[in-house]
Amino acid sequence: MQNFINQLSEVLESKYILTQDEDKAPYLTDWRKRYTGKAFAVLLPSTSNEVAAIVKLCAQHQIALVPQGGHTGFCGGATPDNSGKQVILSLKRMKQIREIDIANQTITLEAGCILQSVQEKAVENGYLFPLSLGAEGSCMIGGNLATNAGGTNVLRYGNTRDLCLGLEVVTAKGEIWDGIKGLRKDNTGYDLRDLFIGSEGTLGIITAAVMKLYPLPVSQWTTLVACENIASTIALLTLFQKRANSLLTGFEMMTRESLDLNEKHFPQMANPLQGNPPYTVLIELSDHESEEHVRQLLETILEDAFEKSIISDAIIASNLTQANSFWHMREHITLAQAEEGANLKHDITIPLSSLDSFIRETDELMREKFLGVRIINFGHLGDGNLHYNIAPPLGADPKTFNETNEKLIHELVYGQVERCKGSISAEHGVGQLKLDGLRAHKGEVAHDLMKALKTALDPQNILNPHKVVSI
Ligand code: FAD
Ligand code: 2HG
Ligand code: ZN
Repeated sequence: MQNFINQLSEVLESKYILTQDEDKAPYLTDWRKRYTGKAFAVLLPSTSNEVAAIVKLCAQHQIALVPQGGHTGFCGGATPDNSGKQVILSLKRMKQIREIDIANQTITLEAGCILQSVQEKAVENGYLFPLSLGAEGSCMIGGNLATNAGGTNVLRYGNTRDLCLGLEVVTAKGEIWDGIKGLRKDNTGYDLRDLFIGSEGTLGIITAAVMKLYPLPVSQWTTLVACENIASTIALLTLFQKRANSLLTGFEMMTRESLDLNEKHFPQMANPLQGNPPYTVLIELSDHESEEHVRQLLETILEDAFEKSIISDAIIASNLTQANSFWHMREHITLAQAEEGANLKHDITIPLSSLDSFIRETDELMREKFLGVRIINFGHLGDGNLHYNIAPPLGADPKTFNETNEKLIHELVYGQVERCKGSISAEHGVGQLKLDGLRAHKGEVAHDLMKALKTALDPQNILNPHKVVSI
């Protein structure tokens, strides 16, 4: 190891090689505080060449690397194991915007750029970078690409994958693949870019990317709507999809129990809809024509929904502050769950046609088998993506409850997901959390193909081993 450190100091200044416990500590525990690992060192390179040189050294010494961005992931993907032999490679110093190409509507940037700063940079240039999620103040573009993050704008602009045109990646051999191209068409064989996106640091280290920009909308209108049951929320989605089509940029669902939990921990985040209805839906329309156009459209659709008895109440945000307060309420559910203590997360997708039966049946089974549990169900309904999270019964000790019930609760939810031909990971990824369940979910053939890819691209198994797939 000393030899490795000596060679490292030829690549990085010593202040960017952290080996003291107090310096490494902030990198060792994940956001949920579910995983804490140990690392031999934390390395902080600032260029792709430095990353490549580090990976070459690691390959030479057979040392495993754990890439890390903002460390906001939910599946323990960026947390090292307990051996103390792995190194963390933090990309946080790689935060240059390399180019903004207005004619091509693209931004070329490094992996350590914080998502919110990218959004702000786009706006400064009169454009929209549409990726948006609760962790945007600290997650980084490299982490977003590595997890193929979703968020609240997916139904209009797609996942991170859909926003990416080109990548620069350091391979397991320490070579730099230069795929920095801003092309919307490129059928030259296997799509390497799409292979690395969503691979959670197991196939290569993303150092830079070319991302799409979009024109800024001239007006956005946000509304909170009350629905009595899940069938009505889905009918409302269908109505908005038909009538607003591509103007529909957000459709988020929150159950009464989710917002009760919010109110318990953040009273200022109480639901402004009277009586906190069974289902609250946050809808956003964005328009490139005019404020009157979108406002009128929103009012007409809501009137129609009232007439059809799909909704029972609605508040249209009268200004930006109120619109932001609706979004803050939605984003605080995750924070309220963290305040409440350990919870069980299920980040799932269900085809829209099966959502109604999934929720009705799973709610019923859950309440029958696990008396008193709180079903914190909310999510990106427009994408069929539910965060079907489970909090222990009031008064129960979360740790004890989870130890006894975690496996059974996952089996119940994932069994229902399989029945509906859904996915056990819609947007948060696999990491170490879902490593064991993945084989059964993907099936033998898909799982073997994934292992073959991992073996081909990282034969020494030094890139984030035992995350996503074990070889
Ligand atoms: P990290 O957590 O540091 O890493 C995630 C994974 O990517 C790890 O496996 C890591 O090894 C790998 N990785 C990181 N950087 C690189 C790189 N440069 N090259 C290769 N591999 C790399 N996620 C959503 O999809 N939608 C949401 O709406 C959403 N909301 C959230 C809200 C909150 C409050 C929080 C805390 C998290 C939320 N997340 C959400 C989860 C998380 O923010 C995303 O997964 C995000 O994309 C992770 O980015 P990061 O920079 O923090 O990555
Ligand atoms: C969101 O949509 C995030 O807010 C977090 O994906 C979901 O807390 C969760 O489970
Ligand atoms: Zn989400």
